[in-house]
Amino acid sequence: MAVLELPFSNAWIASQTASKLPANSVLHLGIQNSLRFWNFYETPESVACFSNTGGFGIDGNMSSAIGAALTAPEKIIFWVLGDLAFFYDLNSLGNKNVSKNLRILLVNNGKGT
Ligand SMILES: Cc1ncc(C[n+]2csc(CCOP(=O)(O)OP(=O)(O)O)c2C)c(N)n1
Ligand SMILES: [Mg+2]
Repeated sequence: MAVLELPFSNAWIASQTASKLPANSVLHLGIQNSLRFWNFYETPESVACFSNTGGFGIDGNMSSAIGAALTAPEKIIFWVLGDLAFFYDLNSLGNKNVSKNLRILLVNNGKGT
């Protein structure tokens, strides 16, 4: 059955947001829904896109985000990740060196899919 209109979901957020990311920003995607659905939509050409799939884990995503933001203070870093990936690495946000150029887009679907 075809889905004619996307429900509010990671897929819908990607469809509405990917093309609107600011020029020269950086997009990092968490695994599962984030990587899967954002892959369907085009970002502006100057936006660099990454996904840390080493081990395909959910346990180091926030730490990677914080590190990526620290290494590129002149860029805005968008980090899209699911609730489980976020909560698995939540304590990393207690680091006093979290920089102001990091934008976290936490997509809470209430489960790990
Ligand atoms: C350390 C670790 N434990 C378990 C898994 C198995 N796993 C892969 S994706 C996933 C759920 C991801 O859920 P979430 O981050 O909320 O993303 P979404 O629901 O959007 O897919 C799990 C448990 C894993 N990859 N790494
Ligand atoms: Mg989830």
